[in-house]
Amino acid sequence: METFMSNRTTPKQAIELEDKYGAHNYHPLPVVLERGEGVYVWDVNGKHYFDFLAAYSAVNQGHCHPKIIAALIEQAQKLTLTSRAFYNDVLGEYEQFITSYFGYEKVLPMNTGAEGVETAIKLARKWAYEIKGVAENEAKIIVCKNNFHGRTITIVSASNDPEARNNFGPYTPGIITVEYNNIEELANALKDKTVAGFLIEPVQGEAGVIIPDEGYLKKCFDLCKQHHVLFIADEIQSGLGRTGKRLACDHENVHADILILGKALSGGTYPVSAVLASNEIMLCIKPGQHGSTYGGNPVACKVGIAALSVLRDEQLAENSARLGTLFLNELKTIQAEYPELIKTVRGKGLFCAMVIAEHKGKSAWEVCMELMKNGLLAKPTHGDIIRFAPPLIITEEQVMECVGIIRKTIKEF
Ligand code: IF1
Repeated sequence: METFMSNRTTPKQAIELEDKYGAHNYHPLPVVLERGEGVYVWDVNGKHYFDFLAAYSAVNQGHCHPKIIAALIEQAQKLTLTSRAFYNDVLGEYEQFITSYFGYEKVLPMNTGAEGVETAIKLARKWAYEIKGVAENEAKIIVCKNNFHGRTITIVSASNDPEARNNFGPYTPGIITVEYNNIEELANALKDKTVAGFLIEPVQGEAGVIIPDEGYLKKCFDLCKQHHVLFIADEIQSGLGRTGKRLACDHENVHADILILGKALSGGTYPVSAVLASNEIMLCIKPGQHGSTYGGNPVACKVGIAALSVLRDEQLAENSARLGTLFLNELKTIQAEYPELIKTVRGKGLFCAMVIAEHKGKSAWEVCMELMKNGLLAKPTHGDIIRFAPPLIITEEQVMECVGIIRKTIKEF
């Protein structure tokens, strides 16, 4: 008799398929997800979890937000891609929407965050040669130690993380590295007249939610102005409400010369990134000098408008500020109760991290495995740091429920 084969994938089957046929460029937690809605995701066995990674802040609006999905479906059934060889009826509407949303004259639409960062670097270099007057091929970009800006060769050339960089050489020249949150080092580096731009994450995400001193961003911006250098903000992870403001730069009223967005710009539904700048900077790139097949496609544009509208209409930055304060206070209470396991906690809005002390051989990974068993998904970064960054739609009740899960888990250790 034919055995009834459930068409449901078992976790083991899904993991084995990935292991056999997929590149091993990740080491995921052993959970196989099949559905997401709001702050929750479900695995193939029907167990639900609070998603405290939010796809690295790509689903700030929550999984499968109905308004964003509706925009995606409607445009996908109409016109998905024209290429930029022709005009279409959506791109201009999106360009007007996003430039007025953030207060810039121009936007260059791309797809992934790394493409946005590469675009910003190309723009800064072009501007240095054609406006600032730097000698050709001499332009420098200053970056911060422990940065994460993506995975292309030029971007990993700017990385000091061996995992991200080793054996991918030869590396792109023209990169200067300064200590993050060290204004003197930046001032010193800016004496180099060939510097085109200073590329910074206003809060360093992958490094473990590293928050600079109050006033640091403004001082960097002012120094860049003094030295005719472009201040380039990579807000791909820190932006779009994550730190409790529309952009992390908004905490210090810094208006970056070049702003790079990604991730939650589509609410996790589609690769959408954007580079925003003034006419002076943006018009350095002439027709045919930069672009991409999917950059600014109609689906990305409609999804981008919907994703930004949701952030604004549902006041997600305000929610992030309010509940981030509550959440961090609760984490501080737990840290005080278990100092031998938790070295420190930190955060800005709903962008938080817990640093685990190596304790009886238990690392952050084991803590995340226990959190998973208790219904909360989070992932360690750099070994001992657990990032807690839920969708910004989370409610106070849900935050408190998650605090309970974290406290219970830590207690078990
Ligand atoms: C992975 C974390 C890593 C970013 C910032 C640019 C990009 C990212 C500030 C590039 C992307 C992602 C990439 C993903 C995991 C995640 C990540 F920082 F978010 F945790 F890796 F460090 N600027 N970050 O955070 O954007 O090209 O990926 O769209 O590569 O493992 P992308």
